[in-house]
Amino acid sequence: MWTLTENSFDPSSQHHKETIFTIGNGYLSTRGAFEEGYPGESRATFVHGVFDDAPVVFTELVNAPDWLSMQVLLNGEKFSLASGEILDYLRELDLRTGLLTRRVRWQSPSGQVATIQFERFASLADQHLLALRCQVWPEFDGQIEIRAALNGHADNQGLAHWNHVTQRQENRDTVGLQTRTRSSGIHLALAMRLPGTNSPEPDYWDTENIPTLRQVFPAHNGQPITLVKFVGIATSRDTDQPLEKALVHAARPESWEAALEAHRQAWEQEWERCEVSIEGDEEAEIALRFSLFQLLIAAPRHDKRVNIGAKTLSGFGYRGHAFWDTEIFMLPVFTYTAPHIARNLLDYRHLTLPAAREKARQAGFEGAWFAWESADTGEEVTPTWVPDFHDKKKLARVWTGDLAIHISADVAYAAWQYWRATGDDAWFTESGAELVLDTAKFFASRAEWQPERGCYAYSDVIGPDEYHDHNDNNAYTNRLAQWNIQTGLQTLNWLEKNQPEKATELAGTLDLTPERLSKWQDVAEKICLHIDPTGLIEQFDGFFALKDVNLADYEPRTKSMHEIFGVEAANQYQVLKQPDVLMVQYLLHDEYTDEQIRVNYDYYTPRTDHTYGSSLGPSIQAIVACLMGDVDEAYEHFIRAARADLRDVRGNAGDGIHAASAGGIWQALVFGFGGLRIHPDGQWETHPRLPKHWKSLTFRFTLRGQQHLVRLENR
Ligand code: IFM
Repeated sequence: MWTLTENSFDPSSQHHKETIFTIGNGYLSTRGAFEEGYPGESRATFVHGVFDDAPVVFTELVNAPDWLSMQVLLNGEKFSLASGEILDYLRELDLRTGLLTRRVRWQSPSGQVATIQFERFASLADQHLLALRCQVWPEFDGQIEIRAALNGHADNQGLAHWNHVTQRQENRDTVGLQTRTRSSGIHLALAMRLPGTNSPEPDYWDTENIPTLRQVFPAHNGQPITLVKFVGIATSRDTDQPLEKALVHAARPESWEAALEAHRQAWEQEWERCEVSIEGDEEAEIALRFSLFQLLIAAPRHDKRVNIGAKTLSGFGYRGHAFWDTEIFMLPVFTYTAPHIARNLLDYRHLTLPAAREKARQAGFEGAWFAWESADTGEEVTPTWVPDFHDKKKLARVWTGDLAIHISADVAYAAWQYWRATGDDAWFTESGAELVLDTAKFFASRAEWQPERGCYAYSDVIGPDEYHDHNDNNAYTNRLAQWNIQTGLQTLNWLEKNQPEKATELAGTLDLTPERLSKWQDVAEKICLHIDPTGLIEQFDGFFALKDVNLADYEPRTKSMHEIFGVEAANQYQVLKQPDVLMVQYLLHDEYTDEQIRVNYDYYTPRTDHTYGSSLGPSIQAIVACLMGDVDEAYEHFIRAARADLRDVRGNAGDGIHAASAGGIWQALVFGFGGLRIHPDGQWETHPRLPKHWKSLTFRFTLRGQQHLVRLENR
């Protein structure tokens, strides 16, 4: 299954549908809003790296001027789904090609009937090119008028970020618009061309900030008319002359067919690298391909200065900010299917090291502490306050920007995993080693010696389970910090042996003196880890003393336990927003025995808010369930993750794609059900645990430059 289909239009789910019908090409994405508009829509196009200041929340990805705008008038009556009658409706997103098609048979209020079809794509062959085709089959004689525009009046849910700079008609069929963000001063230009029209000369309407070309066609019953709109797009992040560049790209395609064919071929190559199929489960298969599609359209291919936000480029949620979601959930997908993309994302972290160092320094530590929420510069942009979910008039304090230190280890982990999977020594020498070493330096300096316990502690942190803040010795944080320091020492060893000049250089710039390194050794050996003789790990100091909870007592429910208890009270219970101990056991699972994982799995699983807690949780829970051989339970968690966006199970898909969940689904498939294990020497094997109703699972991955196709069958 490759096609996402909508057979009728329901205005109450329009925001959800706008999200899932998002198209993009790694440079930008456009939500699935209608060309002609609809009341209450959440229309948006987001371009990577185009951030602007916003009150309270520091900076946000800016909703770009609208390239889609197109009005169709049938004998003077404006086509709109908010009026007249919808006689037939079909919207389809072909995931194989990224082509979005909507076909509506519509009757105007005065009774004119026509079938109107819009097709659009964001070219994967030319990231500065967008294309839209409108075809109308009239069931009347008269006139069809089409107004195609570029609309500079875009805002971020009421907040205006753009100042108009200039607009002009370039020639008969082409117009351009340039605008500039108010605070960050980024220029963005759009150029629109309506090619090959043999209808009369289009009118140019020079409306300020909405340059429009108007085309009038004679209508004959049953005879279709077609209008193609090519839009070139560029920003001052790409060039000093964005409008000129946008004009060049708009002028390039010879025809709709030629542009679409180039785009199709580019997609074919993408899918070739990350082929997945599941025989016997259409829902799971489409969800997987949908997740991959969403990640691929958000993935920067030509820009190392950007990261992927927690909601990709598909919605206003989290304002385009990137989290650990990238490194732990999305990056493995790229590392094993599109390493060049993984490298770009890791380079973003390398480029933002100065901001991470400054964050650590300001907090009184050494090394690199990455921002919990990161935008263009890598400075911390987590909002300190957000509206309280109990009472939107009140504010609730957000602590992650102050307390979540595990992000630095997450970055180091992803860098290491990329290196191990690709064997890209040049990159590791140049950038990866510094990421690992400077984060190790941070963790060594952040650790506090606790003489009474004889171990190094990380106090006052927040781990992946964000229902508990201000805790000491969070299991995930401490274990990954330990891993980070150990891996830092290993990195230095490797550099000394293989790249001695780089080792000397980094030892100098990062001040890696023998005293410092012996402190690293000491911290790594003596980090506080609470593991009882059965292998049970306490999530943080005092977790087991918190009130226990039987989540079944709260069923049926439609809210998270955080909302039910309130922020303060949730802190007092043994209820998890997402797996924490299990998460680290997944990441470092070679270091735990099955019994050790089992005891934690049995303890924490019933205490986790799987349905309404974090969307990051279910896929990890599914993988750990697979490791435990609980395939039915794994499938339950997996399908919950798979439905997060397609069925809007949490009711917030309108804010954008749950990108971490999308990455987690792929990991659940490959590392969970497929049981792919990759050994340090580059050898690999599978331990398949397929759900009973799957006939087979096929996936392709890349290891050390070589592609492998795996087909697993249920017998
Ligand atoms: O990074 C996550 C976090 O783990 C849980 N809350 C949402 C964030 C963004 O997805």
